[in-house]
Amino acid sequence: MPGLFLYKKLVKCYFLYTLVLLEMCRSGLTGRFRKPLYPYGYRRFESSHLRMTNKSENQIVRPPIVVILGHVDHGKTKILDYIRKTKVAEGESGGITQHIGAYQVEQNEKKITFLDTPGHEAFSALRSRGAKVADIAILVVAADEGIKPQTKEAIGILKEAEIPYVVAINKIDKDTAESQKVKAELAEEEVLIEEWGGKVPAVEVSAKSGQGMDELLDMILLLAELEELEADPDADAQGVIIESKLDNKKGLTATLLIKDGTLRKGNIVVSGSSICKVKSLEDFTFKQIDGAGPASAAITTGWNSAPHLGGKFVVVETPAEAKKLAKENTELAPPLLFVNESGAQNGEKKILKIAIKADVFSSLEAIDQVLKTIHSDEVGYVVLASGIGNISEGDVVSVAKDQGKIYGFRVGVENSAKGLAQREGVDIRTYEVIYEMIEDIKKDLSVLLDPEVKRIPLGKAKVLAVFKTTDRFQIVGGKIMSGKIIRGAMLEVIRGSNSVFQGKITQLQHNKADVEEVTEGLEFGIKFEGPQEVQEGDILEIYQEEKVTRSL
Ligand SMILES: Nc1nc2c(ncn2[C@@H]2O[C@H](COP(=O)(O)OP(=O)(O)OP(=O)(O)O)[C@@H](O)[C@H]2O)c(=O)[nH]1
Ligand SMILES: [Mg+2]
Repeated sequence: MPGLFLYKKLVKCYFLYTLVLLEMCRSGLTGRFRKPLYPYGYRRFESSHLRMTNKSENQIVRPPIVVILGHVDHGKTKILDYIRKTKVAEGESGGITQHIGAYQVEQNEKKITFLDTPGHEAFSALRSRGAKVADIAILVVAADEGIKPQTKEAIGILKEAEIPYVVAINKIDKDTAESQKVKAELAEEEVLIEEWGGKVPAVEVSAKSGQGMDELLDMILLLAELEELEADPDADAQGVIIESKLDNKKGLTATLLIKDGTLRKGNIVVSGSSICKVKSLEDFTFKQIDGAGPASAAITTGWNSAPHLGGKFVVVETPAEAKKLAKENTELAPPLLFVNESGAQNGEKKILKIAIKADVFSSLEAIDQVLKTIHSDEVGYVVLASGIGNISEGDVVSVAKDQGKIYGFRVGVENSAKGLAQREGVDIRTYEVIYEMIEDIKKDLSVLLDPEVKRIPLGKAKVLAVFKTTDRFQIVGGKIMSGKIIRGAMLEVIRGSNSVFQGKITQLQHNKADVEEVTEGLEFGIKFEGPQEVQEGDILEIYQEEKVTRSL
């Protein structure tokens, strides 16, 4: 096998080398050195030839945008940590990634832009958005766990996005690692890796020891070369909005992934119906910059409204143009969140009134998506207020009269809101981990469910005599056939094969003395409440009722 692998590599290198030579000759012959040769190796001859006529003279090879996808905890962030020599994974709340992250690294003097995505099921929108903007993907599968639900989801996303990807079989340092099993599971999902005669490259890695990481990076650069990623750094920027938040000091900010051109301070950007005169630009390390080139992510301030996540953005020349375009784009306004509250329309349901605040729009979007999956015929929720930013007095006011609850995800609570909530009896809770918040909302909804009443059988008795019958109660005597009878228990009267009625035992006697319990074989006297219809010879089924709280 290693021989075959080496042979394949040699063939690949020779192939690339020939193409580079061909390309150099062609460029030389036509006199068109379009590209500085080349931060990124070769371009495919035929297609670049076809493209030459309608491309600007300033095209350069741009860094690839690589999205990392995979099931929760399979090591996506740790792989990035190894590459960047950082320790992001260790500092994450709940040990999980909850935002899309954009980072740039340099490998062999070539830049690569990585998009880290969360693997937790709540963030499916982030994962598919990441794949939509990326050129290449890494599908991370932990060798000890194999294919899991979000691995399958990621495979589906990759097939839809039609981008090339490499499988990173991670955690091979672990004793429990079973790489071969993972490969077989991949084949079951119709991901046929090269070693198995397919087209998908797979690399076995350990983000802990670093084993296989160079090979993984080489593979990414190779896939990038095949993609012929080009951009014109002199052109106006265009790309996609990947995050948006409300910053306490800076106001609305949005993270832009620039696919082509360069974004500069002062540019006028339009995305959907939102406009931004770029007031400040930061790179992924939060350093102030004046411009952000192709394949970089930049945090921008100056937005008039929060742009739609995943929406495209363009740069226009004048404020008038921006206004015109934004107006034309009104149909591309951000989708409204929390509008399909479960069961608001059904008057029969018990409804929990809530307000939800989150740090960034993608968190709000994730919470909205998960809440929509809660289905119950008996209970539902209505979101009275939602948005990004700290929990404010206004949020408290919006739920106060309905005794609603406020849930905050990675946000603070303003002091004035705390005071008002105390006075109004409004419950405010904040969370750092999304599934803890969702679990709590489900619990609060479950409280509204009527409890399930469980019948716990205690014993059976036969009525031997009816001593007294009044309007309100009966006193009868009998003998325990099996089990026992307890004061305060319930009884069901059975005559023949029919259930006659149910009642509650209020007094229990044995040998004319009040007792708590009478057991099998003994005689007893009882007073019970309920319809006064017991007859001699009736069978009494004695039981207790237990209320069991239900959960969604
Ligand atoms: N032994 C071993 N542990 C690893 C390796 N890669 C990751 N881990 C551990 O696995 C856990 C999860 O790693 P993360 O990088 O946070 O996983 P993730 O895929 O980013 O998780 P989410 O972003 O929440 O989906 C951490 O405790 C890591 O230290 C590896 O190669 N070997
Ligand atoms: Mg992660």
